Amino acid sequence: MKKKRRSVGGLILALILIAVIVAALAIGIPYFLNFLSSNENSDSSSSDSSSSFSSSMSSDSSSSSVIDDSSSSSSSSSSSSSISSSIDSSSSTSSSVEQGFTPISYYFLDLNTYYTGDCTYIKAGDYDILIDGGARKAQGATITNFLNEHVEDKVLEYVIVTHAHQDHIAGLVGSQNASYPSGRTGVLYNFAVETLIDFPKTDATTAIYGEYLEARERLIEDGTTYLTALAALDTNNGIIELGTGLSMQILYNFYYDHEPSDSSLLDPSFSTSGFSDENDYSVAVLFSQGENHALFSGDCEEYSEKSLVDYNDLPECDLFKAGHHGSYTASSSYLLDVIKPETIVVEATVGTSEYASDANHSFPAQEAIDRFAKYTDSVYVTQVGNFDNRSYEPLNGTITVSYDSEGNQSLAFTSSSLKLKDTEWFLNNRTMPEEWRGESL
Ligand SMILES: [Ca+2]
Repeated sequence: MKKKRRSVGGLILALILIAVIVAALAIGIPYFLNFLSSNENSDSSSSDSSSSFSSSMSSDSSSSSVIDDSSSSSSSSSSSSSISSSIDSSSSTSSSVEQGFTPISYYFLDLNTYYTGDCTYIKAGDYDILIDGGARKAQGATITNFLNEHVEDKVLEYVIVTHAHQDHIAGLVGSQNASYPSGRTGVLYNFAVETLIDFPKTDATTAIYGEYLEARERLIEDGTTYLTALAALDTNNGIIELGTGLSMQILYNFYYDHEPSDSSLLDPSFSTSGFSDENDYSVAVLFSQGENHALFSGDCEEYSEKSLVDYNDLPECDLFKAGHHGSYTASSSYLLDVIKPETIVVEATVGTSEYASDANHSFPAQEAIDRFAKYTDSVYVTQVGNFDNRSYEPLNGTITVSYDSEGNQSLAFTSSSLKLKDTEWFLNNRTMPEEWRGESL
């Protein structure tokens, strides 16, 4: 009996439940559908706003942030529409980026002067990066005018200053010139800088170094993030992601935090000081696009070059900016034997007596050339000149080394495309290394 009553009660309950469900469906489905669609809308608008938030944070509508957005929001069902819309709304480079590496171009600037100086502008995806700004204040205009044509958003995401010598910093400060909005021609007065990374150590007391400090202070007050190379190493081992398969790494140099008098710790044969303490303090940077690596070692000389090898896991480098403008004191075999460069760019006005009374030691020195020749004959130089009569002309001019989304290298020159070994200056002033005489390279 008990059992039967329970089953009758159960049947009644089941009928009531079915009736409730049917009624709920009849009333609820349109409401439920409406709820679903409004929820979808709010989802997509929230992910839209997050992508615009991240792109405004990076100050670039960079393709890398588009890719980051897609990977970070891929767990959300509405992410696919926000990815495609953000890709649609960005430039065509995004689709090529998606298929391979983010492209990178290195511009070694012809500084339009008989003075030797360093200045490399790097376009890495949508990041604008400048390493150094030589050679004298007058080159502030040359560099700023160049950057005005290349930095579309007027923001340099990174400025890296290798050391305190004027041929690396004077153009960052520039000259007084009323035709520039800031009243000065220098790069640091004409562009916003997101992050400035410079040398942890210097003995400089020069006027131009003081002016650089003023310009740096002004940027910091305007919101620029300032890091020494040593501080930059604290985050992600100095590695800064720039795009798909593309990064920049601040390298460790023993002289960031050691005195020249500590040199014997680096190598027992090293004396208390190398060729130039200030040069040895240089910030070194490695760029990597897949397996294509590019090394910038500022004016690091033999001692600090040894520390770059000993303290970092340096890869073979497709591209090397010749150490210290091609000086005989840099680009040591100890470094070259590890990086085995395939393309070498010398940023210098070659052949001048500015830094060398011995013509064989003018940039690039015979000794450096002989060491380069073991690895490559693809050596290019920005300018050629005569310091005594204050004359100069482009040699290769501004040299652009680019890597596309598949990692293929291409070279471009604003002047001659001759390799150093085929130039008139070389044939008249240097001895052809044995390796460059045959057809072996
Ligand atoms: Ca920029």
